[in-house]
Amino acid sequence: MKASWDIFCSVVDNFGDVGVTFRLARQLVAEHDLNVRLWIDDLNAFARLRPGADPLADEQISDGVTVCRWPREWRPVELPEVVVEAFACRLPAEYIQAMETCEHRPLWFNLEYLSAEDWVSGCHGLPSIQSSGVRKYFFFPGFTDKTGGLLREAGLIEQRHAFESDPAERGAFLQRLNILPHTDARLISLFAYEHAGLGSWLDCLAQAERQTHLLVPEGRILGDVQRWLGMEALSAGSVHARNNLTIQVLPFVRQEDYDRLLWCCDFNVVRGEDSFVRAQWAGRPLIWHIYEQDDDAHWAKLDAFLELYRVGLSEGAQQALTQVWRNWNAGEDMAQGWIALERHAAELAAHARRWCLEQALQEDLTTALVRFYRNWI
Ligand code: TRH
Repeated sequence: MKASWDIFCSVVDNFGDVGVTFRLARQLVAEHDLNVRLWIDDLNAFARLRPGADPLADEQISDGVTVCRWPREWRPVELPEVVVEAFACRLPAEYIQAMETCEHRPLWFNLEYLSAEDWVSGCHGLPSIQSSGVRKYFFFPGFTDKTGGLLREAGLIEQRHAFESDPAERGAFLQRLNILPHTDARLISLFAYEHAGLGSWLDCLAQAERQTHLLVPEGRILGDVQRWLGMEALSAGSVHARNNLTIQVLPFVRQEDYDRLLWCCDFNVVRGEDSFVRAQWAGRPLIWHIYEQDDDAHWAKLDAFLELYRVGLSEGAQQALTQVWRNWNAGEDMAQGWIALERHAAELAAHARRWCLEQALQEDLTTALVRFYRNWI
């Protein structure tokens, strides 16, 4: 009989919480043949990621995953073998009580946020003993073999290679999204939070010798783009050119198509957690707009990742990369850093490909969770 897993997701904001948990759920079903229920407290966020999903349904099947509304008033359900509490979202008290008193206690994971910080490897896999004596295991995604790894579907890198080597497929994909760039234009995608210095970067792109076609999925950065263009409301489908820069606003697409978009681009600006990881699997240079935390804890996370990522780059490329990522995240002027970064474009492109392949040598997060469970029983 198939084992059952419950994943709990509370949407704090944006799309990362639901993006990560749905990706994990789909992979558990598709590659590990498990029954998975995904409990989400805000199905609107889910419906954005999964066009066609019903934001009002109490229960629906999506890619084999049973997606359930996480109700305010919890109703008893049959317990699974494994419970994943994503990002310390706090399981319903009645559910915890049922786990404490049942005959076969499920394995309980707290799946943490991604961080490259050193302390992560020391905490990964450790149990925390709850007052009732039940153990909850902390599972940390990460970039080294002392962590749980990254979400990566089987065959993902091979799929990307096949897509890249098939210009007809790439062309058809871009056409489907009405993306019709100049033949020699470079493509850049921009999925980021608000950025006070964005205009200085757009100025650089507009004044560059090479044409740029900038693809901007609808979202939080649009206000800054609008201001720079001097326009009122931009929405999906808008296309505007200024000198050598064409800006096109895209609709939010399903996760698989967002991957393809990243694969089509020469450079990607990404944010949060899941798009950040997908840009790494795209094997292209990137800027990471990290999710800002109240206590400024995000700066240590940004620096910890840069510390790992820049190994192997020349001194000049390291400096330019660090400056660009730090300026972007501080909302500062981008001109100087971007011009420096452009000088290292070829080196950064080769480095991104290498980084992707190195990371892909590690076990993926979903398989690591399943293996942990198998060792536990
Ligand atoms: O949306 P994010 O900013 O998400 C988060 C949340 O803020 C969360 O609370 C925080 O904890 C986390 O960041 C660190 O960025 P993220 O993580 O990249 O999630 C976006 C998801 O949306 C990801 O799964 C990719 C997906 N996506 C699409 O499916 N289609 C699209 O067109 C785009 C642009 C994104």
